[in-house]
Amino acid sequence: MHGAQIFLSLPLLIPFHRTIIIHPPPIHLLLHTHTRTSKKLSLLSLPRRKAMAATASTLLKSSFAGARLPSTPRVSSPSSVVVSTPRSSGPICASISSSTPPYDLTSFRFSPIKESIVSREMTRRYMTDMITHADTDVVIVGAGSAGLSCAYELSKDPSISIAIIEQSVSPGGGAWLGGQLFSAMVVRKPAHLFLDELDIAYDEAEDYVVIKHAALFTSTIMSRLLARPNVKLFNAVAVEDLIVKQGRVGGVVTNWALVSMNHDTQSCMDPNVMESKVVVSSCGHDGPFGATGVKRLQDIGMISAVPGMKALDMNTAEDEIVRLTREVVPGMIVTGMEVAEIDGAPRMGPTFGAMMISGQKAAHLALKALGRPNAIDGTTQTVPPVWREEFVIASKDDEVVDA
Ligand code: AHZ
Repeated sequence: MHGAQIFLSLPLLIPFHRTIIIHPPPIHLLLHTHTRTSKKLSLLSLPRRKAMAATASTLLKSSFAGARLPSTPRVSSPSSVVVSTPRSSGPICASISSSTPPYDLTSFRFSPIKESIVSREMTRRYMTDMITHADTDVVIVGAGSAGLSCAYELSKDPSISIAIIEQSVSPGGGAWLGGQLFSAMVVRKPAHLFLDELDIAYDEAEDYVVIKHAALFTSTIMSRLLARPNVKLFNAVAVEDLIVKQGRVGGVVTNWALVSMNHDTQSCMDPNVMESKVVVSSCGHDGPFGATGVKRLQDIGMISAVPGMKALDMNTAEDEIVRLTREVVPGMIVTGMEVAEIDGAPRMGPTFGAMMISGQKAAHLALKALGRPNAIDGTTQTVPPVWREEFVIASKDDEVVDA
């Protein structure tokens, strides 16, 4: 499958949704500003209320807020010795050794369940998510290291609804491994501040840090991100095209990724749509699905060229990616290695700091575009978060299933 084939302009037809009855969205999660200590907030379970409070407070605390982005290429002196100073993960070990499963493993039985209930649980939640995000604030295309970093930063603002579209069944892009399929992930400073915020352990050298396995970064950021109520990941879904009106990108055209991969073998299989105020394209560099966002912009004449990334130069590449992360056309921000494709910037190979900080910058550009407090304007420190009046989610934990 070639990247250029993913963005296909097809008439809209949604055959499956006629056969599915969706009840009115079952849950109305009512969120209020901290000034209105709400009796409605008490509708939420205690753990969820704690999570919401934590989310609100983290909006003002970001490794990105106030950080200075290097404007010129910076060459650091090489640091040859990695000082092993792993950040603590002690309590995890303690809880493993002291706990035993709370059920009898020798005569174990699950509570009974009706098969149709399982089916309805999955179907209703997914379809509710699709209804909720048919019109969403930000769509992020691509869940690699840049897209995930962007989504994590953006989701700190609880008033923003975010849909992440990832064509692969397994989100994470190239961030499950380091270079040449090795395990360790090298992150140049100051991107280690983002790792500190995520509480990811690393070994520290003078100018960089090393996470023992790239999967530790990817699984941690994903678990933090996906727990947030304002985020939905649609994996195994491909973005096939963009919605563009009056010169502004206004959303994406989607299809099941497995359908996208079979347009050559079947007759017309039409896509679906997702409108959004901002699209963040983080499709990575050229490859089977790479750089699909900017290639489509070129196809439709919104940008003149996609020269492709240049040869590897870690020092130039990482600063360039962050510097060039921007809204390339009205309504569409590009982040991560896709930036190198549009600008002919060099690649950096297996150093990931730029993916994290570019993702954070893209998030703040999106917040700025949405008129929300952001680190580009320097407004994150001064404006308190405002809870959205009403937020529909399909995954509320204390919901009664009425199937
Ligand atoms: O599946 C793609 C991957 O997970 C996904 N994607 C691309 N096109 C899509 C589409 N619809 C849905 N049309 C799509 N999903 O986007 C993700 C891109 O992740 P990535 O890890 O390839 O890119 P990144 O920019 O987040 O990270 C790049 C990491 C690299 S590459 C590199 C080098 O080659 O020098 N160096 C680094 C650090």
